[in-house]
Amino acid sequence: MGLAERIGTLGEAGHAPLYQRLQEALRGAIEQRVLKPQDALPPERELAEDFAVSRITVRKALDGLVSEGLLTRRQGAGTFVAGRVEKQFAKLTSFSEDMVARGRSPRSEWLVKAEGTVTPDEALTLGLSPGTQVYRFHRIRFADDLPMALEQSTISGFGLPGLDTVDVSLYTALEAAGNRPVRALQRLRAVLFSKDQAALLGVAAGAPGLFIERRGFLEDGRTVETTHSWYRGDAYDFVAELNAL
Ligand code: 16G
Repeated sequence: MGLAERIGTLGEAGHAPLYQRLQEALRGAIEQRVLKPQDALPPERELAEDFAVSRITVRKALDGLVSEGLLTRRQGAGTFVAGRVEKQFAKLTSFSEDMVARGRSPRSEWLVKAEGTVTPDEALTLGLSPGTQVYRFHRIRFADDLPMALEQSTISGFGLPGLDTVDVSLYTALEAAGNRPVRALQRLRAVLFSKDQAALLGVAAGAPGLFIERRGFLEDGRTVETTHSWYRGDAYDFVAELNAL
């Protein structure tokens, strides 16, 4: 089935130029998820035929959506729906909340879900005495079917009543236990993915990523979470609002 059939023809809408109407139709299809992140668009020639417009009109419509960041062009491969997610860097939200806010479905593949005793590094970060119990959660985090990040969280033992209270969202489980962090410190740096990391994320070894360390605190100042996240560089835009002093 052609794209025009799936998302409707362009109609007459307000005498706007054809390329704008095509843009609106494509934008709508992306918002309604008829076209999903990473979907390939049909070739321009096919789109032109399908919507009964010229190739120049198609090109102009796509150019606009590419500069808006809704579509990306990959050399030699065509035009794709962009998979980028914008994340507010200054808000203490969870991965699941970020995804739901963008109409995506959060999902995780578990690599480690275990109880153990704190390592010397974790003891220093979490401010715990040696021998204290912690929970470890290592996950591949997906938005729909797209792998977005690798995450390794260690939660202080007092934070959760048990391992199995964590399902899709760690923060939901912490919240239910009355121990969701209310403040966090974060550090971010650029990295290149190792072969193993790249394989888990479905990117090429050496592809760029963002490494983020988060330490989450409770109201009383205790550290409840330390998480290392490796986000795909091509999937996330971190956005921060800055105020003059
Ligand atoms: C985010 C946090 C991470 C937290 C996770 C909880 C960043 C950089 N990291 O990925 O620290 O553990 O959300 O997500 O934002 P969840 O509640 O969906 O499991």
